[in-house]
Amino acid sequence: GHRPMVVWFTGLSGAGKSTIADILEKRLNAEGKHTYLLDGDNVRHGLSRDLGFGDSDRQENVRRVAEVAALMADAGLIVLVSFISPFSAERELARGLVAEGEFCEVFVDTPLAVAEARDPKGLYRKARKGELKDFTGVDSPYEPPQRPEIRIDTTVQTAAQAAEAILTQLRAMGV
Ligand code: GGZ
Repeated sequence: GHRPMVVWFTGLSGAGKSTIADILEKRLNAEGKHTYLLDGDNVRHGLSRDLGFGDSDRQENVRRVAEVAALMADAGLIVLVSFISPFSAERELARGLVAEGEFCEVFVDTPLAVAEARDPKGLYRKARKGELKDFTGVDSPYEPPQRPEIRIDTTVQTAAQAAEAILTQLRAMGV
């Protein structure tokens, strides 16, 4: 067995959250640890399909994800959660749903200019042209974490290095 954990990734679109979470999940699985990755791909088409990207819809999306993550941690999983989760209040709510020391907030602190230059899906371009409203960093806010358990700088670390750094942090937390 191992200690359950919610590993909560937060950061802008294009920051690299999913890439790092995918690598981390494979590394944990290779050690025989049971994980589940919650992200927009498996939540926004189902559990949150009634929600868009206005502030209150994002708050509700993240609240639902937080509750599901806590249930999964209760079942003993290491839950990897990868959402922009732009508001501190909902991230702190998520932290409060699990036992002390079982929440690891990972701030993928990629500068807006870098994320926007990557623009893997062309969404920033659309947002700048006004074709996509309420886009985080363009016309929707992002509140950076004040005290994340770990901060990742993707301008100086590869995704694989970032995953290793998180793994080290998780070990220190007893995973
Ligand atoms: C931000 C948006 C938007 C708007 C669609 N703003 O880079 P992606 O494409 O693959 O990931 C982004 C994802 C953000 O959804 P989350 O559920 O993580 O957001 S939140 O935590 O705030 O609820 C992006 C895409 O959806 N996307 N429209 N307007 N990102």
